[in-house]
Amino acid sequence: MSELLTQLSYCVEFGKIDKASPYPPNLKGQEGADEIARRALDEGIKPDEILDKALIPAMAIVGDKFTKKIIYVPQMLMAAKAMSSAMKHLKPYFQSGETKRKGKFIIGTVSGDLHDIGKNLVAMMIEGAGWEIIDLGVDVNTDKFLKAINDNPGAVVGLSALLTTTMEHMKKTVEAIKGNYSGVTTLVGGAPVTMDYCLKIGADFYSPDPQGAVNYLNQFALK
Ligand code: B1M
Repeated sequence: MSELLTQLSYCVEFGKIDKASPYPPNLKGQEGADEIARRALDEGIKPDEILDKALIPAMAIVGDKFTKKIIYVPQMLMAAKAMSSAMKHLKPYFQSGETKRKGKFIIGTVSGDLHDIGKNLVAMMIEGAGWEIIDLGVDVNTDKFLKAINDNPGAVVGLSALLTTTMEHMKKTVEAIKGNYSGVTTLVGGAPVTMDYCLKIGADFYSPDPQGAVNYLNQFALK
């Protein structure tokens, strides 16, 4: 693998966003994911190679470390920010269709629920795994989920809930999705959600963390 991709992968894994970023201390003053991704493109490395060989593997390591409690939310957020700073250079290629994504993933925090830190982490990790994200935000009602599914055929849908009181809305939304679009795959998560609850409401999968969501989604990746 090219030296640039190795450096980029390291920056993402350890959350080095750009040259100005003081974090992590051992890389202070050095280029970060932002500058290195730009340089890789300028040197003719293809966007999908940057994604597949540097960004996705780095985020997979980050997800795995988070699951194993080797790192925590702050380190994961820094890694996701570094990944985003590289992704901004790649996005024009994806948007033009020159480079393909693995598929679309619609995500939102369910109606009545304003918690978005976990939902955003899941979205960033899934984006880092090569998916296009349609983030509906927080307090997303059933109609908004249904409209997004209608507008994005073939997308997988993720629902997040952090309150025991809003889990009921997760149930209503999953039932409406299954009633209107029986082929759509639904993935649920959030602190009070469990696999038992997932099965009870008829959702397809529950993941307690972002990496589990990535692993599950990857089986639906477009070739
Ligand atoms: Co809220 N809050 N909060 N709160 N808040 C909790 C959730 C709570 C457990 C605190 C407590 O009482 N101990 C409690 C819920 C109790 C319950 O229902 N059983 C609670 C409450 C009661 C409330 C209010 C009702 C408080 C009030 O106003 N009286 C209120 C409700 C507002 C509303 O939503 N309508 C409220 C408000 C808020 C803030 C706005 C102040 C703020 C949210 C800020 C924001 O998100 N932008 C907030 C916060 C920060 C929390 C705590 C402290 C932290 C939540 C968090 O971000 N965790 C939380 C207590 C706690 O957890 N210690 C609490 C970090 C995040 C990375 O984890 O979101 O679990 P988490 O996401 C994880 C996994 O769950 C998973 O991956 C993530 C990474 O591992 N995951 C998915 C999440 N979504 C997924 C989706 C997937 C797959 C995995 O697939 C689609």
